[in-house]
Amino acid sequence: MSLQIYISGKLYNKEDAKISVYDHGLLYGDGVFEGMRSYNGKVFRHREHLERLWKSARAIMLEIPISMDEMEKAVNDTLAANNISDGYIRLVVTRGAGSLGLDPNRTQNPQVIIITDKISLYPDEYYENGLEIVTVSTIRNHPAALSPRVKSLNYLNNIMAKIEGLQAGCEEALMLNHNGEVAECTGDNIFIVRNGELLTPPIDAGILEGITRQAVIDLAREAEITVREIALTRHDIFTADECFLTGSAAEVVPVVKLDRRVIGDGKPGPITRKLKDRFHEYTRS
Ligand code: PXG
Repeated sequence: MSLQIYISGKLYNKEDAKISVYDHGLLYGDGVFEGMRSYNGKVFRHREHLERLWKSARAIMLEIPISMDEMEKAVNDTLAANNISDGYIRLVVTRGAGSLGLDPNRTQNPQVIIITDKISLYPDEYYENGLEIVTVSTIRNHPAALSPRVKSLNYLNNIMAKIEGLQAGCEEALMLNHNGEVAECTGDNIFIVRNGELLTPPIDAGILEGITRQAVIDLAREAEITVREIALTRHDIFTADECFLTGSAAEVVPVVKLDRRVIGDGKPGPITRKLKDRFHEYTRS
């Protein structure tokens, strides 16, 4: 049976799951999304993802046409319809179809789309030996232009950075903010370990408030590791003992090189490995 996709209250075969070319989500990137994971049939931090989706929508004055409880149920029902217990969920809310022109008042019926699918992971090699990343010249969106806290359908800022990273031969790219400080990667948050402490840029560095980032902060504090959210520069990463990225797709992935420079001893460090293992246990228990 074909994969079932939820669109605004109904399930469609993947081949028939279509929305209007007049949808402002397509015409202008006017909409919001979430990327979540399910483990053993349960969506990881489901409510937090939905709360972030609702906040993103509120920030762009988009009213989600169903309640949070209804959304939660629709996600679970779509997973069940596809018999997926460990997978990836993409939630999309578009502004809906309207006339041409930016004016969101000329649209009707925001569309809710739920795609549940298998997740394609980074190769095991990256988790064992670490990833190499590169700083790109595309800076993160200026928060006064479009807040990076909004997970909007306009992801070109990150896509431009991703292209630069790929052209330099790296799967992930480090983005700085408008002050030249470390912000985040194109789809992952960044952490370093220095003198046994875990450091990560604060939200006001202009980053997405990652759900995995928060889960890792929680797990580190439980393990009595000091966590500080402080402004970081590239220098801090070059001179760090350890570095890793977090994200719904990547989970916890060690980073061993930035801009061809070896971080620490060039191998995933002990605190990174501990948090990676704890995250694995936490999500699979
Ligand atoms: N920063 C940015 C810019 C992101 O887009 C993260 C950090 C990590 O946040 P979470 O909440 O996932 O820990 C993201 C998340 C995809 C995909 O399909 C992208 C994300 C998440 C899941 C899948 O490329 N981005």
